[in-house]
Amino acid sequence: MANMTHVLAVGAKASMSDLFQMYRHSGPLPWTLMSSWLNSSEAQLWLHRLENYVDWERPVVRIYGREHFVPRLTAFLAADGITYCYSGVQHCGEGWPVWFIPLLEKVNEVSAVNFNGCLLNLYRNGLDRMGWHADDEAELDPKSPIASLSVGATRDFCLKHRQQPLRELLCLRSGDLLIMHPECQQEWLHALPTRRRVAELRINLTFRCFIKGQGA
Ligand SMILES: O=C(O)CCC(=O)C(=O)O
Repeated sequence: MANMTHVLAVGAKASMSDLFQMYRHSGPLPWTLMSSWLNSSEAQLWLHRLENYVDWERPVVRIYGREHFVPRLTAFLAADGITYCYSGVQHCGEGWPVWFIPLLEKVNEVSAVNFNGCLLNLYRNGLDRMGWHADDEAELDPKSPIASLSVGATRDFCLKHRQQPLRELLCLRSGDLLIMHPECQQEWLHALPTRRRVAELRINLTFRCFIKGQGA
């Protein structure tokens, strides 16, 4: 069991950041954050390209019989023949767009992985969000890391351990690359919570390894 530090006095009111401090993991964590992996002009360039070249969709999900829009925009880019089911819809890769390949190759090189799919999420402002989940669907290779690139607004990214009372809070800035190692999906959940004060747009790309034929 990892060590935990209890920093709050009994009876004190805990803020969100106190709670994250209380339940911090002291050992090695199954992710690696590469801050400013893209410099600010590269990050700005990719933000502009992604916002304008991608066909963004707003999926609808059915919860307890009622239909709701997903609180963000999404897109899926992948090698030809890769399929992925998310928000209840089957998405098919149609081959990588030419303009995207320099970014894919740069991410592949630093991660030492040949990713064959990328899920993109566009958060229009701090009200757009993603709930607790792990990227552990059957279509994904569980032995491969997932590389998560953020451009645009800074947002908090929360992680909580599935079995232990451990929480971590990362602040993801434009150009940051977060490598989530396989144990991150097996042992932890992650979420991107609402942040009312954030007015700017953010785009996140998660580069993933799909098992061919699994999602068909
Ligand atoms: O936007 C983010 O940083 C989180 C994205 C995410 O959790 C996912 O694509 O599974």
